[in-house]
Amino acid sequence: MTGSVIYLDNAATTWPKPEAVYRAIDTAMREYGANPGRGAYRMSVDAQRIVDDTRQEICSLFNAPDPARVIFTLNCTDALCIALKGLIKAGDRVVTGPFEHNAVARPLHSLCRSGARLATAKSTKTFAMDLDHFRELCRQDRLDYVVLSHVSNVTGSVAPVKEIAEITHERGGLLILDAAQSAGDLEIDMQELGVDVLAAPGHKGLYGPMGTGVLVLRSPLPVKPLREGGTGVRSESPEQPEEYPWRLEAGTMNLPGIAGLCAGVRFVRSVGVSAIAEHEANLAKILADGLRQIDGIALFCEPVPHTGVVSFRLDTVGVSLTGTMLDEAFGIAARSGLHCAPATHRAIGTFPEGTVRVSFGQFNTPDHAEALVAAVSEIKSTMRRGPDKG
Ligand code: ALA
Repeated sequence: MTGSVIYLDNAATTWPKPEAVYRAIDTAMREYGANPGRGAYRMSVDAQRIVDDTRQEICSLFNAPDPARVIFTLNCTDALCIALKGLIKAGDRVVTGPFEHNAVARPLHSLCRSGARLATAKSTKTFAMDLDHFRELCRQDRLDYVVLSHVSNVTGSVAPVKEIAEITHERGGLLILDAAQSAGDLEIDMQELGVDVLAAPGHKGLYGPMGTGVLVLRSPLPVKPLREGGTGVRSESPEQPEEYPWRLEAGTMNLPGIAGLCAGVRFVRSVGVSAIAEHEANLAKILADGLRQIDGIALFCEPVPHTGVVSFRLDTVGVSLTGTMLDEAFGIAARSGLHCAPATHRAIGTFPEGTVRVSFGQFNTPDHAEALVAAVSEIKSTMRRGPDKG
C-alpha cells in the first residue's frame, strides 16, 4: 500500500526516513542492545557512546554550547512540558505568539491556573506575528518568559527569532523556542539567535523515529525535574542529581530511537539545512503557484510560502471531504482539520473547520506538488458538477 502513496504530511512526521536511520535502529537493537550508562561492560559502553555521539550531533546542529545540556525526551511536546513546567512559577509573566500549538497552549493554560500570567501577541493580516504588539506586551509589565513557535504548523509562517530574542532579553526574560516545525528545516544557531531553551521533535525534520525529541539549554538553568528515578550516577543519593543531563533524564533511555535520531541528524547535516530549506520552499512555491490557478481556492501563505508548509481550502468542498478524497481517490496523504493548533485557526479565520495542510520533506519531488495540484483541481471540478443523476 505504501508504494503508491504520495506522502505530504511531513509536518506531522517525516516519512520515509533515510536508509541509514532504519539501519542504525536495527544495529542498535541487535548489536549494542544493552542499557546505556548502566554497566561497565563493553556492550553498555558502546550503547553509551551512541548516546554521547547523538548529544554531540545535536549540539553541532544547533550550535549549542554543551552536550550535557541536550536532554532526550519522548517528543517535542514532552520537551516543552519539561521546560515550561520546570521553569515557570506562580506569579511569572509569560508572553506568547498567536500561532501556538496545543503543545505550548495547554501547558501554559494549566500554568495560568496555578498562578502564572499570560499575554498573547496578535497576528497580522498576512499570517505573521504582529511584532509591534509583541514589543508592547513585553514592555507593559515584568517579563519572565517568551514562549514561541518558530514556524507555524498550519501556515508555515516563520517568526523573526533574533529580533524576538533581543526584545525578550532587553526586558530580562528568557526565550523558549518551540522548534517543532523548524528543527532540521531551517538553520537554528542558538547562540547567534539568542535562544535560551529549544524544544525539538526527533521524528520530524531531524528524520529520526517517533518517540524521540530533545530539549536543549543554552545555559544551566535550574529546571525542576518533572520525573525522578534511576540515572546510573550518584545512585547512593535519595535526590535526583542536579547536574545535566541526569537532572532531567530518569530511567532507561530509548536507545534504538536515539541511534536512529543520530543517523537522522547526520543525514540532515550531510545534505545541509539550508539545502533542505530551499528544497522544501521550492516545492511549496510550485504547489502554491499551481493551487492559485484553481477557482475558489483560499491559500494561507501570503504572499509566498517561506517553508514547506501550505494550507488551503476550497469554497465548495469541505476540508475533511477534500482530505478524504485526496487519500481515497488520489493516494495523497495530507492532514486536514485543526492540526492541534486551534489558536492559529482562530487567528487566520479558519476555525472551527480548519484547513487542508500539505507539508513537504526532503524526499518529496516537484511531481508530488504537481500531483496535488492536479488532484485538487479535479476534486474542485467534480464537486462543482455535483452528483450524477439517474
Ligand atoms: N504537530 C504535528 C502536526 O502539525 C503532529 O501535524
